[in-house]
Amino acid sequence: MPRGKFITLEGGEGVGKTTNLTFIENYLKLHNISVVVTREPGGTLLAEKLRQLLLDNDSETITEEAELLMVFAARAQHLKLVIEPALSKGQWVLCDRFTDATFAYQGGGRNMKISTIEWLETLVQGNLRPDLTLLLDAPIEVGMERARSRNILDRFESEKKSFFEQVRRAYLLQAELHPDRIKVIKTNQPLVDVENEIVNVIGTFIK
Ligand code: Z5A
Repeated sequence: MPRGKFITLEGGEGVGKTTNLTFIENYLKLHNISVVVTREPGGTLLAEKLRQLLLDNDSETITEEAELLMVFAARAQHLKLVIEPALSKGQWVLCDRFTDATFAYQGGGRNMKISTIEWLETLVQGNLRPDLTLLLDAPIEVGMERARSRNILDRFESEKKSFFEQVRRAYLLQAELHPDRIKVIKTNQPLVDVENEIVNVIGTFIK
């Protein structure tokens, strides 16, 4: 049984990750690909608890170091319990956010050292990296307006505009550094056009 493929979906808040995740899942199933859909932080009992703690706005101040370690603690569980077993069985994994989010939020947003993040990435993941990453990108005003029209703001969504500018810049830098793996899709266009671009990228990848 050939190993499955690992696809991740990335982008700032409100760019349309959740919306397009379902579209991609359906597209893969249409091509008879068995796919596990999951998210980060999260995907296991412990990792979902860590997610709650990370997003909770009422908790004590979480230090940048604690935040970074919680993200990677959740990832370690997720990899061992969900992602690795699925890939080994030949299933594909479609994940809403992964380590590019750490480079963007903790590296770009919180200004944490990239070398520290890279060290943790190797510790937790070894050589495992996504096979394909779709980076959904829109001007931050678009994403913020879409996200904020929905609900109460979580700990990340309550950050200042400059934080999201830094996150977006760091994501785009990741795409420049890894052009073969990360494909940027602009989402400040009608959903049908976004879906067409996604079909082009995933269709080529499947072939
Ligand atoms: N985090 C971190 O710091 N470090 C890490 O390593 C990881 C994560 C892995 C939780 O993520 C937080 O964890 C995240 C970073 C941190 N914080 N933030 N911000 P999350 O994935 O749950 O958070 P999110 O980005 O806030 O997700 P979201 O708000 O659900 O956004 P989305 O999934 O990208 O958007 P959506 O729900 O699909 O779409 C938003 C609305 O826009 C919705 O009403 C859609 O119908 C609409 N939409 C979508 N596309 C379009 C188009 N093309 N046109 C018009 N309207 C559209």
